[in-house]
Amino acid sequence: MAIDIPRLYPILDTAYFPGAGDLFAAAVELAAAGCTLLQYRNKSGNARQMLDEARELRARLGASVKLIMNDRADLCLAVAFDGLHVGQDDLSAESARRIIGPVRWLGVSTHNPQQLAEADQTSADYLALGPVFATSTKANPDPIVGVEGIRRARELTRKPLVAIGGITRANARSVIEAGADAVAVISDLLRDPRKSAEEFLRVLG
Ligand code: 3NM
Repeated sequence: MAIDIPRLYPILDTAYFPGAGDLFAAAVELAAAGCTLLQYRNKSGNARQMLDEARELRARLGASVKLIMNDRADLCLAVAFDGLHVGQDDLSAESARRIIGPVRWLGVSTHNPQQLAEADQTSADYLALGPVFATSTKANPDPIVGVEGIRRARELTRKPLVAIGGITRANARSVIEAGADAVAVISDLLRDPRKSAEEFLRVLG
């Protein structure tokens, strides 16, 4: 069954928070603003740190916010997160699905039409495509796809489409109008997360 994805999908990337306390505080602010889906992304921590932080996120947010684990299927299960997001260099969608089971959400990152069409054939619940705009948040980003890339992607899949990369309050609307169902955001939520998320939700309406 198709998932019902909210329009704003904040990613909490530990690299952009001075400490874990700042990350938890941002998560609580985002939830207070009305966000119901968050991703925990930690590309440098060890498993124990990630486990502890993920547990604390769940404890602070409760069950009303869906929590998605980036990359780590094992930790997704260990902390009973609601879903897993995998990239092109992570577990394949089908391997990830075998681990997380049929119910948890599975998202797959794609960066061009071919990857998107391939991921469309898997059991992924949503597909991400990016970077839509220039971003300095991701190391070695793929070439930007632009709003036109989103428009083309919309014709290649009926799965929920998440636009990512360089998305701000100023350009988010254009991405939704091009056919994305949601925008995933790191940078433009870092300063005053609650106010930023409220503004995103207003423009995404
Ligand atoms: N993935 P910001 S772009 C994590 O293209 C990530 O798949 C991307 O951060 C992709 O909102 C990106 O600060 C960074 O641009 C998103």
